[in-house]
Amino acid sequence: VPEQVDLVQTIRSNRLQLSRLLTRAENGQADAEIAAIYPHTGQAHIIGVTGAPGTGKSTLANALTKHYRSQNRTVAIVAVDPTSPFTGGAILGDRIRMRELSGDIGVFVRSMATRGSLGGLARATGDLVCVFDAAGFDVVLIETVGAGQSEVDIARLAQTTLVIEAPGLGDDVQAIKAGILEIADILVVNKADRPGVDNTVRALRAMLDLGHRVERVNHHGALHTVPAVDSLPDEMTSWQTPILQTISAEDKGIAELADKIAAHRDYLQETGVLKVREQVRIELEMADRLREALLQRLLATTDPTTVQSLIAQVTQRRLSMSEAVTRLLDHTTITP
Ligand SMILES: Nc1nc2c(ncn2[C@@H]2O[C@H](COP(=O)(O)OP(=O)(O)OP(=O)(O)O)[C@@H](O)[C@H]2O)c(=O)[nH]1
Ligand SMILES: [Mg+2]
Repeated sequence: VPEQVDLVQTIRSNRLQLSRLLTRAENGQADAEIAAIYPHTGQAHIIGVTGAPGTGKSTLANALTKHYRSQNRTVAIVAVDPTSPFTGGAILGDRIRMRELSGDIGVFVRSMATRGSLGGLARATGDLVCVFDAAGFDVVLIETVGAGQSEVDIARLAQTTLVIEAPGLGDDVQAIKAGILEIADILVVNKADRPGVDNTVRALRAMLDLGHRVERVNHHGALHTVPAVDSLPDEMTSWQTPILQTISAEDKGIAELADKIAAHRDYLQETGVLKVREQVRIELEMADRLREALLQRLLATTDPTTVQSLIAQVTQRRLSMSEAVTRLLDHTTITP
């Protein structure tokens, strides 16, 4: 279709148009364009960089970017930034990033502030990644503060997820969230120039040995199309999460990290885990979007007074919740 090819070519050759499409995607106003470019995605290596505030995610993303640029690979960075008003760290990281990477045509940085619903943030991030992928960037880095479910949802967009720790912040085992370990494909102890590195590594190793990491394909989506983890062949659960040390501020350990990232990508492709993970992600998102779309349709075809009256009847104990929901569904014809 000529129109699709035009749009792909436009965002590949025109930075202003790319930037404008990113803005529309961020605002959830690019459904038609995303649909048009979607067949041209699936080439980029999507890497998540997550961890507690101040662990050095931005510095590490910059160092990795410089490394990839030295190999002539193009890099897009999506910095999702839910905590910046509190830490200010992202602003600092961004300023350093501006100085080191500005002027390089092979790098594109996009910061995105939290707004609206959390589901909206994960969706907007996914759309930005799609645009960068179609625009031909070899690597897309997604940088998020590892805090809650929304970050886990965002991290799910990545093929390879790095969880960044730093000595002194997370060397207390209690402080290392099992949930974040579960999504880690590679653990990075950054600021390895600081005291306490060995303790942090030891604590992480102990957490890993407790078996907190379960292959992500273990999540059952609501649409029940994903195979159970115990039905997967052994090689699909064979990745051993490595623990690497870096000093991002001095570009130390970055080449080794890039090697591990490449090894993980090979593992994903050779074992077929890449496809299964993508299936899980798409199923989860589809279920989410279906739920939301069905609710919108139901509300659009239902008289608000009907809803109010049903709520009143539940309040007065004249109807149970399940009776009210059944009546609401009976009242409605959910059609486009
Ligand atoms: N000593 C040392 N400091 C580092 C290293 N990497 C980053 N830093 C410093 O740690 C501070 C925080 O770095 P950032 O890269 O902004 O951290 P961040 O995780 O992106 O922070 P938020 O975005 O606020 O969550 C900065 O002052 C960095 O210069 C390192 O390897 N060693
Ligand atoms: Mg940052």
